[in-house]
Amino acid sequence: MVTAGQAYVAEVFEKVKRANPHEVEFLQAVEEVFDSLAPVFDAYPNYIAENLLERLVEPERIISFRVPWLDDKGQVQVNRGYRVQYSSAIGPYKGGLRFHPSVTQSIIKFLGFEQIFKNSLTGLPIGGGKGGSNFDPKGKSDAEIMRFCQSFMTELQKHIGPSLDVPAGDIGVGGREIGYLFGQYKRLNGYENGVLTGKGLAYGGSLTRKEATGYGVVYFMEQMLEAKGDSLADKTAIVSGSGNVAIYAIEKLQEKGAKVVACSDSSGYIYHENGLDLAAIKQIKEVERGRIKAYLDHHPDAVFYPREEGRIWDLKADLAFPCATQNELEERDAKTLIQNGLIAIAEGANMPSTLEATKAFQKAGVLFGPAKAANAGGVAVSALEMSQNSMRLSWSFDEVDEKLYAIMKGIHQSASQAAEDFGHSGDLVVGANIAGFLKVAEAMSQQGLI
Ligand code: NDP
Ligand code: 2IT
Repeated sequence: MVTAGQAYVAEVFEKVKRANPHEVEFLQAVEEVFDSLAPVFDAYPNYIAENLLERLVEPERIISFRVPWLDDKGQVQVNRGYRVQYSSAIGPYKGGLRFHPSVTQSIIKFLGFEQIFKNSLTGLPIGGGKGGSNFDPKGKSDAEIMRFCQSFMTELQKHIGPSLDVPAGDIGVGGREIGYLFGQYKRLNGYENGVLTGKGLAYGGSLTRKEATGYGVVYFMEQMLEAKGDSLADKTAIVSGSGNVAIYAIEKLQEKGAKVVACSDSSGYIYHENGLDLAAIKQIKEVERGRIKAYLDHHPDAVFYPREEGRIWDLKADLAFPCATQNELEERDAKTLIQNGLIAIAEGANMPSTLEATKAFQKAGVLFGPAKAANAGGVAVSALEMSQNSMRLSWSFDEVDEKLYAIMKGIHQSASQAAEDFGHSGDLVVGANIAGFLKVAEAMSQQGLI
C-alpha cells in the first residue's frame, strides 16, 4: 500500500524532474533526500497541506552573472558566476564557492540543496546556499587568480552580507582566493569581517577552520566505529583527493593511529604501503601547488597509478574516505571495496558515492557516513568563525576543535536517533536526511507561506 507521505513525495519528485530535466546532479541529490522523507510526511500530514517539500526544493533565488577578466597575455576571458540562495528558513544563506571547469547550474543547485540539510544538522543558525564559477584555476598565475576573484566579487558583493549570505571555500577556493575576494569586498563596501569565512588568521579567520572538514570527517568515522565497540587505531585507510579536506583527514587519521596508504588527484593516485608522508603531500599541494605524482620524488618506494591505469578504490583497506568530488565512487568500486573487507566509509566530499554505490554499501552492512553529516565540520566551524567575528574576539585552536568534536558527535547522535525514530535503525542516510529536514520544516511551517 502506498502511504500518503509516499504519494506526496513521489508527486513532488515528478514535478522537480519535469522542471529541471537536464540537471542530472541536482536530481540525484534530490532523489537521495526525497527517498528518506515519506515517513516524515506520514507523521506530519500538515506539511503536505502546506506543500512544504515543493517549496523547499525550489531555490529562494538563483543569481547568475558574467565574469570578465584579463589574462596575463592581455586577452579578455569570460566565465560564468553563480550564487544559489537556496533556503534562509533557519539563518542567513551559508555555503562555499567552487571554482572548477565542471561547474554548471546543476552542480551548484545540488550543492546548495545538500547544504540546507547539512547546515541544519550542525545545530547552528545557518541557511543553505552555494556558488561558484566554471573558471579553471589550474595553471593560472597568482595575478590571474586575483583579477578573476576581483571581477567575480565585483558582482557577487551586491548579493551578500554578514546577515544575508556568507560564502566560503570549496573546490578551487582556499585561503588565497578568499583573501582576494575579501579584499575586493572591503574595497567596495568597507570592512565587514563576517561576510566571508575561511579567512586568513591575520584578518578575522578562525583557528581550526582550515582543518575542520577533514578533522570532522574523521571524528564522525570515530563515532560510527565507537557505536560498534571499535576504534580507528591500527586501521588501514584510503583517502581520495589531496586538497583541503583530504589533507586534514589524513592528518587526523594519523594522529589517531590509523595508517593511510593512498591519496589522489585528478591525474591519478599514489600508494605507499608503509603509510603516507603528510609533510611531503602538504609541500607538494599547499606550497608548490603541484601534482601528486611528485610524491615519488620524496619517496621512490611509493607507486603512482595514472588515472587511466587504475582506481584508488581497487586497494584493500578497512576504511574509505572519498574526499575529492561528486560521483567519484561508483557501484563497481563499492563492490571491490566490500570484497576487500571494507568496514566503514565516511564521505568528505559532497555526494561522492553514486546512489547505487551507497545502496551496495548499506546492503553489505558497511557503516556508511553520508556527506551531509560526515563533512559538516567545515561549515560548522565557518559558523563559529561568524560567531567570533560578531563578538570581535577569537577562540584558541583547542577551544574550536573541542566545539567541532562536540558538533560532530551531536550530528552522529541526532542522525542515529532520527533513523531509529522513523523505523530505519542504523541507516545514517535516512537519519541525516530526516534530522536535517525536521528543523527546516518546522521553521518554514512557523514562518507562513513564504
Ligand atoms: P580542493 O580544491 O582543496 O581539493 C580538491 C581535490 O579533489 C583535489 O585533489 C582535486 O584534484 C580533486 N578533484 C577535484 N575535482 C576532481 C575531479 N573531477 N576528478 C578527480 N579529482 C578531482 O577542494 P576541497 O578539498 O575543499 O573539496 C573536496 C570535496 O570536499 C568537494 O566535494 C567539496 O565540495 C567537499 N567539501 C569541502 C569543504 C571545505 O571546507 N573545503 C567542506 C565540505 C565538503 P585536482 O587538483 O587534480 O583537480
Ligand atoms: O560543502 C561545504 O560544506 C563547504 N564547502 C563549506 C561551506 C562553508 O560555508 O564553510
